[in-house]
Order: sequence, then C-alpha cells, then structure tokens
Amino acid sequence: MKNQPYLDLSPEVKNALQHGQPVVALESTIISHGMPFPDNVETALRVERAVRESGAVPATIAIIGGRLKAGLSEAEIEHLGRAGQEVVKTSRRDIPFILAKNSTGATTVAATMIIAEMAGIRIFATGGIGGVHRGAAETMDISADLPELARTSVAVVCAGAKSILDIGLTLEYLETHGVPVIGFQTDEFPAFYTRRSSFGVNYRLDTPEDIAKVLKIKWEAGLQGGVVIANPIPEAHEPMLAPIQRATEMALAEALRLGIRGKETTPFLLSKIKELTGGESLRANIELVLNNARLAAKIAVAMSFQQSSIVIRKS
Ligand code: PSU
Ligand code: MN
Repeated sequence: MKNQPYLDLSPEVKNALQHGQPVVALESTIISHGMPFPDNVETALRVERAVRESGAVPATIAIIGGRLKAGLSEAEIEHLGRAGQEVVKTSRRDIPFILAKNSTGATTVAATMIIAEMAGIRIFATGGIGGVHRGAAETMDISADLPELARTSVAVVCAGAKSILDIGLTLEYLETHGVPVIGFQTDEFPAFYTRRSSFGVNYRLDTPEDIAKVLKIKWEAGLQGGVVIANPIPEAHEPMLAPIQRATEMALAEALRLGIRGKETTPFLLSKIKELTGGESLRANIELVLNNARLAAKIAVAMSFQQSSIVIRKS
C-alpha cells in the first residue's frame, strides 16, 4: 500500500490485507442515512457477521474524527447509527472538508470506493447503488456513484438499482463509461426490492469463482474502473411488487411537492417508502444487504485463492 496520510486501517483489516486474506468493504451512509435506528446498527453488525461467516474480514468504511477509516469498532458503528442524519453524508466532493474539520462522515458508495481502493480492498458490498434519477433530463440529478464506478477499481455487489431511479438511463451511463454490469445467476438486472426490472445485464456469471476470474483479468490487464455485480434479492424475501410500486410513486410525488433536492433526495425517498409500506421495504432492504455481503465475501475468498498480487496500474 502506498503511503496514505489520511487513512487508518483497523489492526484486523491491516493484518488481513498484509497476508492476502479476503476483505470486504462496507459503506456507512446506509447506516446513518439509509435505515432508521436501531435497525441500522443491528443490520451493520449482522452484515459484518455474514462476511465473517463466509470467510472474509469486514471493513466498514467511514470518516471518524477527521480520519479515513477502513474497519470500524462496534462503538463507532453504533455512533454512526445513533447520530443518523446528523452525520454528514459524504461523497467524493465532501471528503476534504470533513477531514479539514476533523469531523465525522458517513461514506456513500462513491466515497467508500475511494477509501477501499486506497486501502487495497477490491470488493465492496452494499444494498443499492445510486444512479440516474427519474427526471434527470431536467434536474441533472445523477449520483456521484456512477462517475466513481467509471474511475475507481473496486467491484460493488448490489441488488441492482432502485426504481426511485431511471434504471434504463443508469445502465446507459454505465455502458458509456465502460463499467461492466454482471448478473449473478441472472440475465436480468434486478430492481433492488424486486428481482426483475425488464432490463438485461451485460454478462451473466453463475459462480463467485467466475466473477473473481474476470475481476482479476480486468485489473491485471490495466483496465481501471469499477464493476457492478448485480445480485437479486432472494425469492423468499422479495416483497409484493404492487405496494412497493405504489409507495415509490407516492414518495417521488411527495419529494417533488416538497422540493427535496440534491443529496437529501435518496434518504428522503428511502424513509418515505419505508413509512408507506409499513416497514416492508426495510425488511427487504436488510435481507438483500445480507445476501450481498455473503456473495461479496465468497468473491473475495475466490480472488485470494487465485492471486495474492493483483497490481492496479495507474497511468
Ligand atoms: N441506496 C440504498 N440505500 C442507501 C443508498 C442508496 O438503497 O443507503 C445510499 C448509498 O450510500 C448511495 C447513496 O451511495 O445513497 C447515493 O446517494 P445519491 O443518490 O445522493 O448519490
Ligand atoms: Mn443526487
């Protein structure tokens, strides 16, 4: 690892990376802005356990007291969960400001990818990625997660993109920027709460080993940039489509009426949908994150078997 003046690895994460053991990065905006307390803390800890049970070391990522952290203590996770929206939702642009103030930030997919890459962690599990929002032709609301996927060499395991987004335009953006979208055991890109979206993936791969092989080749060949690994929510936990769709439409209308904009949009929609579905969306969200953590760990394990030295060439 290059000298990283702002980064602290937990002793466990540091040790695992030094010995080429599998490590999975986890984000923290999902803790402070994506779920209510105490489900958020409980889920974050369960996700860490799921990664361990699948043979990898979890590295939850955040900014704490002006330091970039890969690997948090339980107390730090609990703090992020209790503080909730009071913690700054931190994406690429925000990082230097949070560091300058010795402040604390919950990292989005984009910011988590940046810190994971610095640490040398290649696999990252989350719930859903940000994307092109519906109505983006007018609002230009495109998540900073997308340009990050274009430039940063980390693979993100997710359950697709939520239907609060324009899934078609999100996939077009990824295509333009050369970000491969892999479907794990599926030909169809999943829509987060639901297994189907009617949009296809670029490549279907059916085992963690096949995915690990492609990732290794991509980065060894010097092809920088991220990869989306789309992992549908397990059938047993897929909620009924109609109530989710109704809640999504109502939440979008409410956001428009209240003039919700910018970084507030995604957290607002998530909490509104949860309220409107009586918690059904939250239950599904928890299950799909656990499912993604397990797959990410298996891919990380397969990668550690294949090669202990994946060198990312920087131009
Ligand atoms: N999707 C979810 N839960 C989340 C997020 C997205 O289902 O918590 C969070 C992630 O941290 C993601 C961020 O990176 O929202 C995207 O925010 P925005 O749309 O403002 O870029
Ligand atoms: Mn946005």
